[in-house]
Amino acid sequence: MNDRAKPIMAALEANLLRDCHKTPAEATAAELHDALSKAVMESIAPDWRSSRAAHEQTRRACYLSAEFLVGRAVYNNLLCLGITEDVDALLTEKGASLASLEEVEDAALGNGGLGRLAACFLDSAATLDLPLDGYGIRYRYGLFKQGIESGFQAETPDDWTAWGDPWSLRRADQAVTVSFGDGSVRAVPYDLPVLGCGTRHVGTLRLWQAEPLEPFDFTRFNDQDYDGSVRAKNRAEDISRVLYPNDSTAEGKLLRLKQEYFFTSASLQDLLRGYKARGGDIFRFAQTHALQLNDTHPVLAIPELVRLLGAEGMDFTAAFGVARNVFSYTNHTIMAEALETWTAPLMEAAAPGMFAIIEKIDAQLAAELAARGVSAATAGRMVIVERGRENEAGETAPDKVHMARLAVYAGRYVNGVARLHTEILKNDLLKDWYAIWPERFQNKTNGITQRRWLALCNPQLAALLTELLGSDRWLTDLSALKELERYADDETVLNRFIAIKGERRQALAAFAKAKYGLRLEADTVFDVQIKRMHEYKRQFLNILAILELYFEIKEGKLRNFAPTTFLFAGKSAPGYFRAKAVIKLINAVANLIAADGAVSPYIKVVFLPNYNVSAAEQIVAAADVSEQISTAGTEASGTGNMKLMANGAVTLGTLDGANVEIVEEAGERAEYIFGAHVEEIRDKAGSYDPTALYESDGRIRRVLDALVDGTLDDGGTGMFQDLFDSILKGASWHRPDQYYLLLDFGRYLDAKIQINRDIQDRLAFAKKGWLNICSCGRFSSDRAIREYAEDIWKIAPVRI
Ligand code: GPQ
Repeated sequence: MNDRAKPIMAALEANLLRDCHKTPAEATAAELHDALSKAVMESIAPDWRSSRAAHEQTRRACYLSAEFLVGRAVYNNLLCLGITEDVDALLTEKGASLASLEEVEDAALGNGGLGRLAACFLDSAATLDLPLDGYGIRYRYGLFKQGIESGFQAETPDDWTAWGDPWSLRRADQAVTVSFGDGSVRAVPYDLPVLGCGTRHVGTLRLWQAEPLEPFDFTRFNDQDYDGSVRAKNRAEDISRVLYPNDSTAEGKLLRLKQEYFFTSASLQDLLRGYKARGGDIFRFAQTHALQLNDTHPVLAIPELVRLLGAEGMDFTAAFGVARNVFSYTNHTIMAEALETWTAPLMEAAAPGMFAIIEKIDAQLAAELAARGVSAATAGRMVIVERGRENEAGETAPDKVHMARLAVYAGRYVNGVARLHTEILKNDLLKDWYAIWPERFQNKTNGITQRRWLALCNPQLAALLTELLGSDRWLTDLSALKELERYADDETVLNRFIAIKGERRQALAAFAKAKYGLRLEADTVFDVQIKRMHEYKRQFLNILAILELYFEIKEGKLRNFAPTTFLFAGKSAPGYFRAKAVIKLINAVANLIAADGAVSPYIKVVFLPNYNVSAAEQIVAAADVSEQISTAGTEASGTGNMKLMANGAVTLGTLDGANVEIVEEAGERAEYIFGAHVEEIRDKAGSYDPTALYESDGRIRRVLDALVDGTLDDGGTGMFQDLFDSILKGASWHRPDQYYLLLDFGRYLDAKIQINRDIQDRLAFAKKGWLNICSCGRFSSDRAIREYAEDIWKIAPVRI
């Protein structure tokens, strides 16, 4: 038994007795969770404190991100301490169990891939003993909860602290003040520990909560103006009240910009204060600090650092010189609608003083470009501040700040998140910048932590890998799994892998039943598409292809179809009409098939509600087929593709994002790649004619017509007509079929049918899955974070 397990168990019992007057057997899940978490917090406190001190005494990096999608902490932290089995055994002795904590809900302080990546990165850095800490926002409400009502998405607030928040340490003594155009708030830090695996290192995720400077207005209260007395308090708390539920779309709201300024200003004040208190020379701040901007959301940190250094007496040139050596920027999308711009008046209202500093930065950019002989036309495309032009009515549009340009110009490095994505940045989106500053550009292909995404979510597979490898060293060196390729033709091993998949499908079925009352058939193929709902991700293409499979099975054209469950999960931004229409469509097709006894034994479609980290843990472990079918050139990287690969699912995907590198690692024999490449899409751009495809291809016509001929019912919303029109008519803001569904439809359908044929040779298909597991080493976030540490942050491990 691990040395730590018994003291933690003793502390747990003491906590329960003190706080609830209960024994473990009597405690509710919430009480047990609280008592156990606090016991672990107590146990790690000395290491955490030492780690923090170590970070302050060395060159360090901070990850600034508006989102950290950490999910459930308790199992992960027990895993990192290596005490999961021991604590479970001790609890069982006392008539309780760890499994009961599955009721505890996730902290969903992020939307999707970008936020989850930030969480994986902190996990990896702690495991590698790297001095990296996270800075973000402690949203009162995380990403909304998704329900499905009559097939439609319904949103409710996510009150994640209803379960308490035993993993946070409130540090009221370290609060700072942040001033907006219309008043100031107190930013109070809440620290979460980030445990390394196989090390005593504990990183910190510091999340800021907005609070009023005064608890309430006493005079108003005395005057019996109760609402008025808390008005200022409410306005202050609004700042960190809710996470914007947009995934890769810029949200042009004053409150959003205030959130961005709030946490960047608080974080920089915090860093500078600590640095000065330790006697640091502000002119040398960059020598010990590397700050990573996770997309453009924290980019106001650049002018804010200039402002704060200015307040210390540094002139603009010197202060900007420091900033240029401190920041680096990660781009996570090339989609135009996601590139943040803010107007000058909005910026002035949210973050006073920032615009004036940005103008100075812009002037320096213009001078630098001129000195380098850059043409006026090129320089015009690169301006950070786009001056508002006058229209015919004589009105002048406001000036506009391009946040990504500011980040590229003021940053030390800029990186994309998969090789293909970085190439597109260099050759397309940021080509003017690349031509002038090629040395700034780097690729850092994303990764995932194998602790959560293999060890924690799939203990059965983890045990098999450990047994075959003779040790669990893959936990901190995922590429060790390459050695297991020697079992790729070993029937005994493949049969064990097949059995584990079966167990995991059963576990997922139990989860779906318990949480949502949904019935899954565990002995069918699980083909999954799990990610945010977005047009470019093409869930619509998937469901159209399933509809065609339905028609073909019904006609008797498609025989011996291996029974398959097509599982979808993902949230749509609440205001994203088309993404919501696709959810409704998936549910409508699910009903159509379920009601048809001729096809329902072969195909079942399921939309699993409220996709989050905990649901993902269940699904990735159970999946046989991983759908990664975005239009080539649209998905920056994807990270679900990596999680599914690590758990032995076979990728059905386009050559997009990190899929390209996945095929490279596992080999074409292990995946199903289809569809147009980036080049084909680019060449097509002007001449693409979806209507011609509709008219010439009977299968396409039949599935599209089903949207509008009464086959499928959208509850009178017009949603399905809109989907139909999005393909064949387009709209004022987009060309018809802008994501090339019809271009890829035939090839996609062929690939789906091919998979269904191949999967009937169970061993041959299991071999593909096995090759995926053995080849996933490159997609560990340990590899990714080591690259950031060496190539961008220049930080070295510190042993605690
Ligand atoms: N991504 Cl810009 C998000 O999850 N949210 C965002 O706002 C933006 C990007 C994703 C991106 O779509 C995926 O391709 C990446 O794998 C992921 O970021 C992490 O880099």
